[in-house]
Parts: sequence; structure tokens; C-alpha cells
Amino acid sequence: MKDRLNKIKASAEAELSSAADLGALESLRVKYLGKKGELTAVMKGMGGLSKEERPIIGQLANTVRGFIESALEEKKKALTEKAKELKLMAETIDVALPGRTPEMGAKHPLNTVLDDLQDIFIGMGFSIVEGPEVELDYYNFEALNLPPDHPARDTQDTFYINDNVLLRTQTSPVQVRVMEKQKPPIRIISPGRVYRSDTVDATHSPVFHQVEGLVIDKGITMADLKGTLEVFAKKLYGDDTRLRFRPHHFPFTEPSAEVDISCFNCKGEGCSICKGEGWIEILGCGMVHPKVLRNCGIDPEVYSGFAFGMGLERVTMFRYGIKDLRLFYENDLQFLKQFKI
Ligand code: 2U9
Repeated sequence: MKDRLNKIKASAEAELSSAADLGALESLRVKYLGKKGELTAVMKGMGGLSKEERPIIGQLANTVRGFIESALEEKKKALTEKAKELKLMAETIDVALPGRTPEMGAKHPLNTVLDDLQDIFIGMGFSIVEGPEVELDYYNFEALNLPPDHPARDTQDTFYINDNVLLRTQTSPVQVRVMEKQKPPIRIISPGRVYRSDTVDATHSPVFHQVEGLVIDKGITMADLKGTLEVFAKKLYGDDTRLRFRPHHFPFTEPSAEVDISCFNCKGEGCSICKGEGWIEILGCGMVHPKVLRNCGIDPEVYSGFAFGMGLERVTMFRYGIKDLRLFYENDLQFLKQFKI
């Protein structure tokens, strides 16, 4: 038994010294000291020894156990240290390596122009109001003097969810909702997405954005409308911009007009941007129809007001000389990167 214990000690010593990693070390612990281990087996067999031999072998067994335990502990420390060193070496950071610059996005040109428009109108005392894109037929058409059989519906009539609910074709319903709730004076712009039955081409899209404006108060006249739009156009397109009002018809305004600005590129001489005209159509406007005021609970005998509307895509195309509106929606980085500011 003495021999067996000495052999166990010698082989444990040899195997421990060549253990390559913590996994191998654990296997050796189980092999020698585990429940079914070699040393445990010897200790279990001590019952068969004589009275004289038992304390001698017992003491030797304890010495061997103590030796193996401390050898295991020592080896564990050494292997843990080695593993840490290897990990540190593998994770070495080259602090001189140039950093990777993160790809920065840019503001979409439609948002840039929308922000500019909003700043201009906020500067004139307007508030910005938004409303639902899924709208009632009443707010989108009827309240705005477009009854069910009105021919002007034909150019827009589309995307009905049911007989009474549709995707809005203009942002005017936002303003009707404000007029219903709020007593004049009212001075608001309502930007937002609108939906129409249009086939996609370079200047049309079934989904686009409008910015509409509304002013209601006592004594508002066409002079206020012209003055407001002139300030707006000069701020957006430059101080030398001139305006031209052409009579037009909208069901919700009377009188109504379409507004051209003098071409910012050729200053009215005629060029490819204004197609030789010297003028560029930029928006529609008019004095709010008395019927619309009445529909919204405002007395046209006491109050009057003006309204205007423009397509954000159109204004942005002129601002940057963009020839095809589809570019706004295609997420082409080559295009979008040009507007980094
Ligand atoms: C209320 C009363 C009247 C809004 C107006 C226009 C003229 C207009 C077009 C411009 C290009 C639509 O995007 S577009 O196709 N809009 O010409 N919009 S007056 O009139 C209103 C709005 C609200 C209560």
C-alpha cells in the first residue's frame, strides 16, 4: 500500500507538471482526489490493514493528498496567469491605428426647405398645426365647399377607406378643424403629407407634401394676403423676387389667384428653369369663401381671411434646380449627399 501511495504521488506530480490548461487540471483533480479517484480508492481499502499499519499508511495517505492538493493549487495559479497573459496578447490594441469615421446622414432637402418655410412664417407670427392623414370626407371636401357632386373632386377623388373616410387630398381639413375649435384671430400654417390619384412622373406623385396657410381676423383683406406672400417669397428666393397674381378659381376661396414669382435664375429674362417665361408658378391663394367661414362657425359678416397652398416638392425642386421629383423618394445616397449642410 505504501508503494501504491508513492506511485500515486509520483504519477500525479508528473501529470500535473505537464497539464496544459485548466480543463486538463480539473480532469487530474477528479482522477486523483475525486469520489472514484485513485487516492480515495486507497483510503477506502484501509479497513483491511492491521492496527499497526493503519496509522502509518493513514498518515502517508494524508501527506500524499496534501501534496496533490497544493500541487493542484500551484498549477492552477500558474495556468490562470498564463491564460490571462494569452488573452491580453490577443486583445492588444493598436492605439496608433486611424479611427473609422462614422457615416453621417444628412437632412433631407424636403425637410430643409420645410424648416425654412416654417421659420419664415413663425417670424410673421404664424403657428404650425398638424392633423390626421386619414380624414373624414366632411373635413376634406364638404366643409371646404366641395359637395359630393362637385367637379373639382374629380382631380383628387381617391383612396377612400369607406364612403366617409379617406386619405386627405390636401391639408386644408387641418385648418377647418382649427376654425371649428378656435375663435379668430387665427394665423396658422399646416404642413403635411397628402394623397391624390396621380400617376408618377417627373412632376407628379400620388403621395406628396403641402404647406397651407390661413389667416382669419377682423378686417383682413387681399392686401394682407399680397403683403404676406411677398415677404415669404423674398425671404425664400431673394429680395429682388417679384410676384405676379393671376386670377384663378378654387371652390374654397373667392376671389382666388395663382401666384408666380419672377425667375430667380434669369431674373425674368427667360431661361430653361422658367421655360422661357421669366415667371414660375409657386402657389395658389385667395380670400376664404364666406360659405367656408360659415361652415366652420365663423361669421363672415364679422371676420374675413385669406388662405394659400403650395406643394413642398415643387418649391424644393425650384430651390435646388431638381428636375425630377422621384429623386426625393428613392433614398439614393448619391442624390441625398449633395444636400449635406
Ligand atoms: C381653408 C380655406 C381655404 C388653401 C388653398 C390653394 C389655394 C392651392 C394648391 C397648391 C399646389 C394645392 O399642392 S397643390 O396642388 N393649393 O392652390 N390652397 S388656397 O385654401 C384654404 C385652406 C383652408 C379653411
